[in-house]
Amino acid sequence: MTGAEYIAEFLARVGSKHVFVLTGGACAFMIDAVERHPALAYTCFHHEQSAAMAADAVWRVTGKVGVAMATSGPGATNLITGIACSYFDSIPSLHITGQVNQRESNSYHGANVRQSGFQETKIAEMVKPITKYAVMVSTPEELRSELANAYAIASSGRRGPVLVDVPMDIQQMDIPGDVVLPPDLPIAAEPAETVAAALSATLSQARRPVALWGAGIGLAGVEHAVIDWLSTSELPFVSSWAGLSSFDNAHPNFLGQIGVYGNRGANFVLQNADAVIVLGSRLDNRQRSGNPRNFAIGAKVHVVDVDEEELRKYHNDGYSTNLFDFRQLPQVLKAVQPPKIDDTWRDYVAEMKDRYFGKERSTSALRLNTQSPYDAIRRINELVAEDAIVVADTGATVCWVHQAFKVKRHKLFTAGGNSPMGYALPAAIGAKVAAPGRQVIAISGDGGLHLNIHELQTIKHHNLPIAVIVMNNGSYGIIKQFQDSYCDSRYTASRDGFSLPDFGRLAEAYGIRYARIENVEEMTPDLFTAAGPVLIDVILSEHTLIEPKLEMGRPINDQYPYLPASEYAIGNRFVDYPRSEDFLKVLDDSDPGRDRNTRA
Ligand SMILES: Cc1ncc(C[n+]2csc(CCOP(=O)(O)OP(=O)(O)O)c2C)c(N)n1
Ligand SMILES: [Mg+2]
Repeated sequence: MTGAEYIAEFLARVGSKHVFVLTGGACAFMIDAVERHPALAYTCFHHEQSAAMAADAVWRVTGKVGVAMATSGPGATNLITGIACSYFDSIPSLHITGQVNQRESNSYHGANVRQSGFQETKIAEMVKPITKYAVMVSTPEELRSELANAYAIASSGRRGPVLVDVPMDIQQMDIPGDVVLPPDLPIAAEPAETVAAALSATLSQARRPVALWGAGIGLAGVEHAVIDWLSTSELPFVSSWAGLSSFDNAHPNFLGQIGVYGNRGANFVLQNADAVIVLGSRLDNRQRSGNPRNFAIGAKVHVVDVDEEELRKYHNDGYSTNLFDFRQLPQVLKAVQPPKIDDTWRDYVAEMKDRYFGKERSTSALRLNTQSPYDAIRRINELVAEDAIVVADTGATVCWVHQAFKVKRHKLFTAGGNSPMGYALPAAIGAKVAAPGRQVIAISGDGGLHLNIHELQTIKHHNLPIAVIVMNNGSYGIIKQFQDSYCDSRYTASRDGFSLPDFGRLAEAYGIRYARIENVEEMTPDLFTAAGPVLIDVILSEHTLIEPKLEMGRPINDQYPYLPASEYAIGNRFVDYPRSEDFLKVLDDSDPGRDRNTRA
């Protein structure tokens, strides 16, 4: 067996079925071996970042490690944005790059030249900060041990991407011996009894508790146990974006997603609690805001996480923390004493839910007499299958989706931490290839779609029935909204200085069915059940805002458009979040809720 054939055999033995590729001289042997292996298939992309994003999506929808292959130099460096998506969101993925022959490499000459072999780039060194492990192998024995090792690292503990760089001579060498399979790696964690006792202690002091559902619950596959615990202990709960997708959002205790773009009711409850139990969320600054000192100021915050470094970051915040392997969480929850919840808190939580949950509306669209993005997302929510896979891109679009879409059995995801423009389309392709039986929808902004627009040819080539929805506001809406707040509505490089093409003509060029939606009612079920791809162009005003949205310096329960003092006080019934005199004066003087974002 050659090195290339060994890699293919290894992939088949660990259960991979698909390899996402863009070829080149340094990886052609490996792709050839993939093609010749009966258990594997390859899918070509038109940019390596798409292949990496598709590999990232495989785990999100199947729980199997996705695989991307690229050539040396530019092929390898193009993977980087997709690899970072996996790293920041704890997604295991395996990236295999071809490298120049070792006899041609710069190390062979013993001089520190920039490059020796054609397209030689030290990719393993370059991706170290965005992978759990990255290595170049230099012998057949290393190929065997390092593939197994890298794979084990990717899929253990807090998961993440790995990269193995394989010189062409190793790909062609004879590899003696059996395939080495990945070992089970131990996870450092506190015992279940310790964690149960600590959580019980926090909850025993609490009268106004709330739980925060993070991505770690779904990543560990323990969502059913957590739902049971939340139901029986009658704990209200909120969610991060990445947490949203692992439970039915219609659960009676669920109040919505929190943070900068969070639901107002969920934010009020979190900010007024006296105990916040955080399960598997890294509380990034889209949740706590740029100023963590404004977060849950009246609460004991208790975080349970699998990553020690994430817990160490709270050393100045006074949080309680437990390092824990979430796969054991069911045991812990069984032993946690339920809290004694005040009736006033129950009433308040119900009131906040009634007032704000599912009530997302676009005052900007209303004012401009145009389509509301929230109505469009709700319409999509109604029309897609209950277990559809929905991938969101970035910008205002990803916010609208996470604010208004309610998950039933759907898989809703985005590359939340890295959030590159262009993620949704290739990730949707990866999802469709990995889960062909499920309906797949990509929702992208008109700007973001362009960063991987070439993958429309990939869905056309395979006639993949993916609905590509474009939330078309003719601009980079989220950046415009930022410029409204901080640049006096100068739309430099967000609307001015570039242009976007006609999506109907673009779809025609790719031979893809096209629907232009001026009114949400025009979105019909057949668009989502078509046999092939469709591009659905949802026309919005360029001034459509994300509502609500936090502006810099405010706590997450004081989002724009600003609530009148009376409603603000109702929301902050238990904890005081005073607005400063200066801020109140600005509110009085300019009424920013109405005046801004109308510059043509
Ligand atoms: C690769 C990359 N470059 C730049 C950005 C910064 N950025 C974030 S959102 C955005 C605009 C997105 O525009 P569009 O996709 O049309 O979404 P909208 O906000 O209009 O809904 C930009 C430039 C990014 N996230 N990713
Ligand atoms: Mg846009």
